[in-house]
This record gives sequence, C-alpha cells and structure tokens, in this order.
Amino acid sequence: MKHCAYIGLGANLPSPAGSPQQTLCQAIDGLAAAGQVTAHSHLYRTEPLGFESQPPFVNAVAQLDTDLEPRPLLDFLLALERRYGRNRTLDPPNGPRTLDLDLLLVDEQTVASERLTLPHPGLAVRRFVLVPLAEIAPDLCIPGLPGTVNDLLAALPNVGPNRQEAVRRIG
Ligand code: PH2
Ligand code: MG
Ligand code: MG
Repeated sequence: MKHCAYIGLGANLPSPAGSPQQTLCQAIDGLAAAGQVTAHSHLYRTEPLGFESQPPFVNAVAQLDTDLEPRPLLDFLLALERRYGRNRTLDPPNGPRTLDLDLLLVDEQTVASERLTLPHPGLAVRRFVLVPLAEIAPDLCIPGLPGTVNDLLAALPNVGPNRQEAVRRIG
C-alpha cells in the first residue's frame, strides 16, 4: 500500500555533499530511492532551537509517496543521514549536524514506540518545521492536534527561535 509521508530536513555543518544547502538539495533527490517526492518546500535559514551557540540551520520539508512502512522508512532515512556524514553516537542531542532527516508524519498514523513517535512530537512547536510544511500542505490536519498546519502556525508564539524573523526563505 502507498503511504504519504512528510519528512523534515535540517543541516548546519558541511557534509561530503558540500554546504548545508547543497546537502539538503541532494538529500531531497536521495529520497526518491524510497518512492516519489511529490512536493518539497523552499530552503529556509533558521535560528538554532535548543542549543544556541551553533551555526544557523538550513531546513526544508518534503512529501514522499512510498511503499515503505514507517519503520523501514525510518531505517532508510537513518542510512541516508549516514551517507552525508551523520554520526548519531558522536552528535550531542540538539547539537550541530551534517544532516537530520525527521519522519514527521505518515498518513493519519499514530505510533508511540521507543524508536519512533508519529506524528513527530516537535512538529507543532517548531516554526522551522511548520513554515516549510505549510508551504506544501497548509490544509493538512495532524492526528491529535487541533486544526490545520496553517492554524498551528498561526497559534505559535512569536518568541525566541520561533520568531517569524528567525525562519527566512533562502532558495
Ligand atoms: N534541529 C534540532 C535542534 N534545533 N534548530 C533549527 N533551527 N533547525 C533544526 O533542524 C534543529 C534545530 C534537533 O534535531
Ligand atoms: Mg532527527
Ligand atoms: Mg530533528
């Protein structure tokens, strides 16, 4: 069965592909090995959330139609991260990384296991996810959350790394 998945991409260190922008463009192409990339957002330069003294991130969101179930899809994303130099055992949580691929949502599925939580718990509270997601799926409803992606964005407090100016379109 085909699944509709949304994937959040982020990077703030150079990778074997080059700059974070180059990494994200290549990674979006790389997602096609797991299905069909049916939409993707522009790239955004975003202020770091969590651990502040690190370079700004580049973020984007892609929509993928795939035959893979959520767990094999997660394994595919982790393998793609490793191809771009990500080393999860060395990277501090919320620290700098060459490529982060977060599985945000698969269909209307909810999953709560040790390895995977769907929808992604950060989805509704991160402007760097909601802005690119709203670009490609403004009317999408997220299971367990009120309203659409646009509604979630409108409800986000305009403070810190969630300020509107902290998320700027770059390409
Ligand atoms: N990812 C994090 C922690 N903080 N900040 C921004 N701006 N973008 C990210 O992708 C990001 C972050 C952990 O995955
Ligand atoms: Mg991640
Ligand atoms: Mg992440």
